[in-house]
Amino acid sequence: MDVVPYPPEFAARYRAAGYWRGETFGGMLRDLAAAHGERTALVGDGERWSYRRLDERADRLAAGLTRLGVRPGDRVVVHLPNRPSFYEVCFALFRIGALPVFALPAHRAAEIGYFCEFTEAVAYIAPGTHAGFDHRELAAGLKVPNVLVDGDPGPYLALDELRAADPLPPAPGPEPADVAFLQLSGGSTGVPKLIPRTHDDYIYSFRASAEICGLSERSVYLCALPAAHNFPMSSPGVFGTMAAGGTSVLAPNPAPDVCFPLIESERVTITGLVPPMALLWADAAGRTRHDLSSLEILQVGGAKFTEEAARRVGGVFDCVLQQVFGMAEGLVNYTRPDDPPEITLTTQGRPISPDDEIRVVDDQDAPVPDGEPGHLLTRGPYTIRGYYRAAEHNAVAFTTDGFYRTGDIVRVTPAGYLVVEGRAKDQINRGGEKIAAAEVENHLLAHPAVHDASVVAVPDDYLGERTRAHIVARAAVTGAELRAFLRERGLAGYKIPDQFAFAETLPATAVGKVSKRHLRERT
Ligand code: J2J
Repeated sequence: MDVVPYPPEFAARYRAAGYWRGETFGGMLRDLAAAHGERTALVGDGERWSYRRLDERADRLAAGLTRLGVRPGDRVVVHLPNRPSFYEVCFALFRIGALPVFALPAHRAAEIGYFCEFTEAVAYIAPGTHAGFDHRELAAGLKVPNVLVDGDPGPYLALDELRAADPLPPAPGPEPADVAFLQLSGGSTGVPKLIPRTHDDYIYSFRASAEICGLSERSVYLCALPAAHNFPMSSPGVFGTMAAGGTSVLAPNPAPDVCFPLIESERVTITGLVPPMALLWADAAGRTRHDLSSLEILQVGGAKFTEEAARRVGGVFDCVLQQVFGMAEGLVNYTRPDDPPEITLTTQGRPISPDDEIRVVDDQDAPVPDGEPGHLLTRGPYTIRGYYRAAEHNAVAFTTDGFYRTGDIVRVTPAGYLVVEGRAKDQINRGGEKIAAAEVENHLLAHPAVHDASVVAVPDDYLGERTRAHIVARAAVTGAELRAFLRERGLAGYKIPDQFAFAETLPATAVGKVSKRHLRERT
């Protein structure tokens, strides 16, 4: 089975509670175009698109993709940067009922090749060149029937040709309970896991998020993080802003010198950042001549925002600071805009939904005493019941009664707020970018000079964590050579270890596995 459905009794409950409204993305955009036609939906890449324009463009592209042979249920790897056409492509695929697979701009041949093969994708959609990288060269090595280029197509097909298509007669389209897309997991396993999200569950998550953040037609969201990531996509992100009829401004990257002028010129009211960027912004805000006074909410999430960092950032920006602790698998927690500083500075928020179930347990799955730290398990109206095509992994990543094992160590305050205390999963959180240690280790082990490899997090003042690879070599090799090797294998840049340490042996646990705890203590 590709997808683990919500059990019928839960689905019925989520519908009865009004969380799942029987909407699809395609229908939502149609309604938005009717309600807000000429309001600006998207700003970016030198363009401004109204809701009506987005709706019409999605229809045309859906027609072009359909004529090309893209069918309901087909997977399409979408590898686009922050630009309006990202959403045009999304909605075109949503309308067909084909599933976007959301790659991050930093992904390279290793990840994209895997997504194409694992999902048996019918197409790869990418820019021509972007930020100095030629996606057509990457495409040349892919096993995928169609390469579609949003830009100069080179030897491939230009999206512009598909856009010229006349709209098709109305088709039934997907059902609200159908999977809408495959989102990417931060991961802790040898290969990335894919997350099937339905129209019903995802639309609920961003509508409810928009409400928590008080979004309205006058809201202007700045998408500073990569649009394909779950945070700027749905917490409340661009989709949540659309649901409220607001405007989203797409920044090419989160640097202050790019984003501050956009905040001023577009009168941005809300944006979301990872902690290192928030600190960078706080430093830059002290020197800027740009007017940032339109900002009402500054969200920070994706990695632990320490109290000291939160105080520093909160002291600079004259707006509400909101902590966001979310995951592409589902559960998202927010501090609320009217929460007092002791909550926004020291907790990672509380769940979106009254029906988000939270369990905090010990290593044996027994509940820990109230307020004590433990493993966070969760189940609810927008948390998946299983990864895509991953029966074996699902048996360990979910409890038998359907709770997702987040891999996070949290405690719950008496008021019901979560505080992230650590992590049990074998992952490095490099300033919000997630790296599965096993994935990098596998690539390192493919080098002939590497006998053993173990990748761990080391503390870092700026990023929170960086990666260090501990290597047992069987022949002479340097860190620089291993770095070059990983790049040649097409691994995304953020996964390349920051440091290498060479040793005769790696410390072992009592059962003979590599002891990462001991490695982390090595200097
Ligand atoms: C500590 N750890 C955090 C936080 C995420 C909104 C916001 C973030 C994500 C996201 C998201 C954290 N403090 N505030 O999808 O919709 C770590 C946890 C978590 C993992 C999920 C959203 N916020 N984390 O970061 O799928 O370890 O989603 O399990 O990329 O990031 O990563 P990801």
